[in-house]
Amino acid sequence: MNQIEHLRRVAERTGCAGFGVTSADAFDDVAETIAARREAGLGGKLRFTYKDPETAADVRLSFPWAQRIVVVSWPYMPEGGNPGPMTPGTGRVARFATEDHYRGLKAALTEIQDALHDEGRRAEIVVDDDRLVDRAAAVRAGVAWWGKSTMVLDPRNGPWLLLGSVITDAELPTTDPMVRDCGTCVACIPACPTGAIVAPGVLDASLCLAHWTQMAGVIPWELREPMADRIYGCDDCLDACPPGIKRLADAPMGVGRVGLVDLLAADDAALREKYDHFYLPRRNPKFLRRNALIALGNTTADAIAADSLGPGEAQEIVAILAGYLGHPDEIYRIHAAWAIGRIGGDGAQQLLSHQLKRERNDGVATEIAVCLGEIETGDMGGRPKGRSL
Ligand code: B12
Ligand code: SF4
Ligand code: SF4
Repeated sequence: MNQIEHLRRVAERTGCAGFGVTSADAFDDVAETIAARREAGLGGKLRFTYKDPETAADVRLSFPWAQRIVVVSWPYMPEGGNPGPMTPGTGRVARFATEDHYRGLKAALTEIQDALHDEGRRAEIVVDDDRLVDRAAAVRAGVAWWGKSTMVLDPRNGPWLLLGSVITDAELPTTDPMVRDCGTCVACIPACPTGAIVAPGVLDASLCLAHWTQMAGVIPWELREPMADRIYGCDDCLDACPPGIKRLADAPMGVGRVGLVDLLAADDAALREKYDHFYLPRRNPKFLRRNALIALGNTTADAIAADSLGPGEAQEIVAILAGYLGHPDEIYRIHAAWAIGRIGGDGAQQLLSHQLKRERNDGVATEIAVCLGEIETGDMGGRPKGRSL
């Protein structure tokens, strides 16, 4: 068996969905695209590949000996689960993160790396790394096609794929790109709750909920309600994607749903252990709690509106939020104030008025005042844009 067939069999045996090989030449167009999008303000607060597009789009700058990129895709559905409908007091984790789905991908890549090492070749694993644009490699290697959501997809799994590569000095034969595209479908574009897919194949990360749930700082006002019950990542443009729908049908119900009260009661060590596979800025669980505060405000407000919250439940939730309203860290105070304001009512008004009197931080005081104004007038307009702290 020749070397590429051997590697393909390793990929199949270890559970990969797709396998391909492309040259290690630079993806010049991608470097230009990232730089242009950053320039146009579409990069949000992204670092990753946006930090140094030249390096991300040219593996030889990091691995000068590179000849080929061996690319695999990893299917994570139906295991990624189905969180089911919004339920009071619970949040939703995007399917790629309901557990460490990267673990299987990395094990498969390690076997491919070992096979190359056995042949005396150099081989480095690169996954979700600042030194390679994974999707561009997958498209050029014929593992997937570029969708209008910016996800890359294959016909069997749709967008429910993670990507990983092994960079090698082995001069393997290359595989051809797929002769496929989305055709006339545009389903992902209106499915995005914030309009972040601003044109086919173009994402404005500053509007993307997946981006904000993973970034530090204050969540912009206008995105807090659309965040709904999301606490990590977002799947709406993937859910809408027809080639992926058959994978959703078999997903176990309830996987990815998280109790928000428990999450907000847990200490840093417990959250770090449980959500070790999440990307949280500076590994700081406060950004996960920030997301949970917003989700608790949204789910509680919706449950009250639908009359589906038991007696005393709303008070219990507001009491938890009130604890965060008095927290020394302003990130908590800002988002707790918003959540309390979103729930509304006399109790919320009293809590916010009380906090406003003792608040010493101007930015937080402004946010509280706007929340109070909304409760008093019922007018949700005039919200300030979120600030970065
Ligand atoms: C930064 C990043 C993000 C950012 C920005 C995403 C983005 N679209 O750029 C944020 C935080 C928002 C994000 C979110 C998600 N991410 Co992410 N992310 C990355 C990361 C680290 C870099 C991506 C990058 O460089 N983007 C740069 C821009 C320029 O790329 P692009 O948008 O794809 O641009 C191309 C297209 O626009 C295309 N193009 C241009 N014109 C046109 C026109 C048409 C019609 C078409 C079809 C295409 C097209 O050309 C451009 C390149 O030249 C990669 C890992 C890596 N190292 O590569 C993971 C990665 C892309 N993410 C991944 C995942 C799983 C997600 C989420 C699904 C997670 C979630 N459920 O919350 C969401 C999906 C959101 C979305 N619709 O993209 C997977 C994607 C796998 C796949 N099947 O595509 C990756 C590859 C990680 C991995 N190793 O598996 N992510
Ligand atoms: S991940 Fe969510 S917010 Fe981001 S583009 Fe897709 S649907 Fe829109
Ligand atoms: S929803 Fe349709 S247009 Fe969007 S990525 Fe999927 S197939 Fe392509």
